[in-house]
Amino acid sequence: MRNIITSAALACAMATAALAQDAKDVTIALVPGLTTDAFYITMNRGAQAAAEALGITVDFQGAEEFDPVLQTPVLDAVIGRGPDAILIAPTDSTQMIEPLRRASDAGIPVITVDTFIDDGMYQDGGGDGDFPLAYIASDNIGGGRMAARYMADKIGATGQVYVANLRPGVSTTDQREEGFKAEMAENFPDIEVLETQYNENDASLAASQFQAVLARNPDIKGVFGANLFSALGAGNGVESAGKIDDVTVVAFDAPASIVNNISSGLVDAAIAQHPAEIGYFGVMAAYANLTGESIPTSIGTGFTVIDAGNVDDEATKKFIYSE
Ligand code: T6T
Repeated sequence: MRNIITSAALACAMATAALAQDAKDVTIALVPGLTTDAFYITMNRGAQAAAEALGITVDFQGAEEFDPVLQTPVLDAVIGRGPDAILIAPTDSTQMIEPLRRASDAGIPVITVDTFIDDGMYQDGGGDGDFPLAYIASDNIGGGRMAARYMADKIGATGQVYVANLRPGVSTTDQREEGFKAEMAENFPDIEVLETQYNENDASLAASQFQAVLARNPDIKGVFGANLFSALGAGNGVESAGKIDDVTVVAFDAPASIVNNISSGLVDAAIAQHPAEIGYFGVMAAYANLTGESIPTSIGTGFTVIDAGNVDDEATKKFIYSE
């Protein structure tokens, strides 16, 4: 309880201080999961659009790999520079709680984008990681369920499939897997979901894992790539094995490298998140807080499912991630 009062008081003091500042002096740090991922590059594009509209500065500063051990020193350096607010995609839901508490204790409002810490329910008085002000992201459980329904439809609701995933402990990809498995268990009893293959965000490993799963299960019908690198790698594995016509690939995320494989039939569907919206509304929420407005503790952003039916539509193009 003491923490909540302290961080609320600090946030209020920050808001008052920022009110006295010119917008041009407001700096918000955006710390992505990693800097070289088209998903976060697109998020930054949305964040910069909001910064331009408001006349403020957004600094994009992150590590080169999706790893809490590498993200923590980047975050510490950001805290040391004293930005007005921090937007961050924490790379582990428990390991990033203490590093982020240092920001909150230093009086810097924290908003998480894409991923969350703790249970993702902030400002409700419960849990160690209750202090961030808001969480702005896709509905990842819903997205996982959507992937499962698409897969089931494509494979005729029967056969073996598996989830290619990053690593346990990442809120987004954990929830996508959870949603995928729940949908299959509830509605598609003739689909067997095999053991998840974790690839540490390494597409090459995801590709070789497909080959190994295929060797053990020659009739495998589908793979759900739960994030960009998992999906890209699984797709490459399917292609190298000559299984494009036999194996359905549903990809979470939509960089050109995945979307370009829809027309050939290698990738059946890409579930495009809307990372630019996450960045845009993240900055808007931080700015609203800094100027004394109340903000919602959670903001959900949308999806666009891209498949052979709409991949060539003009309206679909804006959902392909920037690189
Ligand atoms: O899928 C996104 C993001 O939502 C997830 O948290 C981590 O992986 C990506 O950045 C894609 O690589």
